[in-house]
Amino acid sequence: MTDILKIAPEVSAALEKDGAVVALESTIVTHGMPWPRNVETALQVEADIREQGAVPATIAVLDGAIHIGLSNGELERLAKADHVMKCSRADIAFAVATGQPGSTTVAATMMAAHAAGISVFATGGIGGVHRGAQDSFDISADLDELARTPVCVVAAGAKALLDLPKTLEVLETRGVPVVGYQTDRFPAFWSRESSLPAPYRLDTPAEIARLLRTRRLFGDHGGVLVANPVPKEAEIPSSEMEGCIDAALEQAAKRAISGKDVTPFVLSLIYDLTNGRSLATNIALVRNNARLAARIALETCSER
Ligand code: PSU
Ligand code: MN
Repeated sequence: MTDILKIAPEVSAALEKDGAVVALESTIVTHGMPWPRNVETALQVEADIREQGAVPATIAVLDGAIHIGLSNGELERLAKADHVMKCSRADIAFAVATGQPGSTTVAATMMAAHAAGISVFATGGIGGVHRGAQDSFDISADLDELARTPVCVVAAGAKALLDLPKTLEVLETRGVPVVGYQTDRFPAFWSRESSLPAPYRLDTPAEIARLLRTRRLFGDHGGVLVANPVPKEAEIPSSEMEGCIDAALEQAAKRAISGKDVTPFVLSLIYDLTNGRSLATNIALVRNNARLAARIALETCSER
């Protein structure tokens, strides 16, 4: 442990005995959900991981250090704060150097998790290639991180506001295995299915752990995306979502929202347009991903 990387005692104890640890991101807390549902969800997701027998490690930048595992007080402070930097790979070191609070995206959470020795991570949905990327060049750094950092990311696919076919193309080009969990279709975040097939399918955490172990043979690089569909009772079918997504993207374009602000802006507009239903779905899918990630982490350690 250094003064820059602060690993919570519970997390470092688990890592020392090769126990199961699941990393969690914090951008979903600061930029993905409104107060107080954000902190309630973050605590619930940590409890879900503990219930499976693993240890949660929520990652964020606070007081000039990268924290691996937050206390409930720290989590609440982050969830309530007004100005929190959304940190991707390019930003996390700047937040540390300047001492401002920062939440970590999928990309930055993967980096920090790997630095701490954590290999499984649960989130909602990864970032990807935005619609219209041929003009905007807006492609999430999450994809590059998946290509370079050996962490297994469990997500409900990529956020459906993205260009999903192009997102899958980039993942394939960059050598990232995309595995549908108990599904042949690539999930679309709020919806269980998109129009795209999942490149691969595995049905058990044990098979996923074996895939991860095989990947490790090839050296210390490259993640895996496990695409876990939202539970049926919580899904909003894509036929219903498409109209909302189009309307939200149109607003974002009209107001010239760009760069890091696009995803948070569009997500919050979609909450409004669905009268909060998308938030309930988002919470259900994050919890579902956390439970699966914990089971994968447990399998991974029993294989070591
Ligand atoms: N999943 C959610 N809500 C979110 C995000 C993911 O359910 O807010 C965040 C993740 O942290 C992801 C980020 O890494 O959005 C992607 O942002 P961008 O497209 O700017 O890279
Ligand atoms: Mn972007």
